[in-house]
Amino acid sequence: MRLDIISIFPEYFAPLDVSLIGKARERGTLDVRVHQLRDWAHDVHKSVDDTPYGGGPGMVMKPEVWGEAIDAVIDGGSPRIVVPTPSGRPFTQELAQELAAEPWLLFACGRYEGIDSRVMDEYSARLRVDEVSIGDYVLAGGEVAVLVIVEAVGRLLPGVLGNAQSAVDDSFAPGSMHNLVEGPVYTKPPVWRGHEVPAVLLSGHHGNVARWRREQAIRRTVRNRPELAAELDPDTLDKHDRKL
Ligand code: 6GU
Repeated sequence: MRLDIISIFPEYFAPLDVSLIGKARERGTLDVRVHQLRDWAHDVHKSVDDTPYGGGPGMVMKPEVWGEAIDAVIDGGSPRIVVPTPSGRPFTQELAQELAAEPWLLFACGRYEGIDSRVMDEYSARLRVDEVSIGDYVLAGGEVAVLVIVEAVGRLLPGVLGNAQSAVDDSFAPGSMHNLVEGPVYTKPPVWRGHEVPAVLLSGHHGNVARWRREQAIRRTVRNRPELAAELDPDTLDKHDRKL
């Protein structure tokens, strides 16, 4: 998979050199190219923003600079474009899976109050363009959101995760724990500072382990994600589970 990232802060993407994503790049599974937006600025000050039409606070990123940058990077090709913005569609595991199936993604990182909307209109006419939000809070720019998205997408690529089952078992993975978050996990030693590993996990009884894990997943979902618990079907969440 090829990933292009355009930003005024290319230094933000140094973490893509390490860990799973870094290894995938070394192996050639991932081809990541980070571009400095200011390389396409027109004036000596390399300005990329201007005051908003209609007034209001902050600055808006200029369409001409973005247009030239995107044209140069895509060079007649057809990536899917992702624009991180708090006003975008929610980034979910389902969208991560969709993006992981694409051969080429281009991330356009806005700063300030965002990118002139005509840029998205221009490329939407011939390419898939998604404005995407990673959650209901506001970041100073799209760079950290792109790191989040690239990590979530990258670990789904064939051969990137050491253990292929890890991605299947994820909380929120469609078809896995059915809208439950994952329960607690334990490793050796069996007693640490007086805290014991639940006996069922040491029992060797696979049926009891599976039942216990499911109950723990439901308990955590009810406690931490009541909005998800409310969507569980009555067979999944029986009367006993509701009181957990
Ligand atoms: Cl994708 N960008 C910014 N700037 N803020 C956000 C976000 C994205 N998602 C949530 N907050």
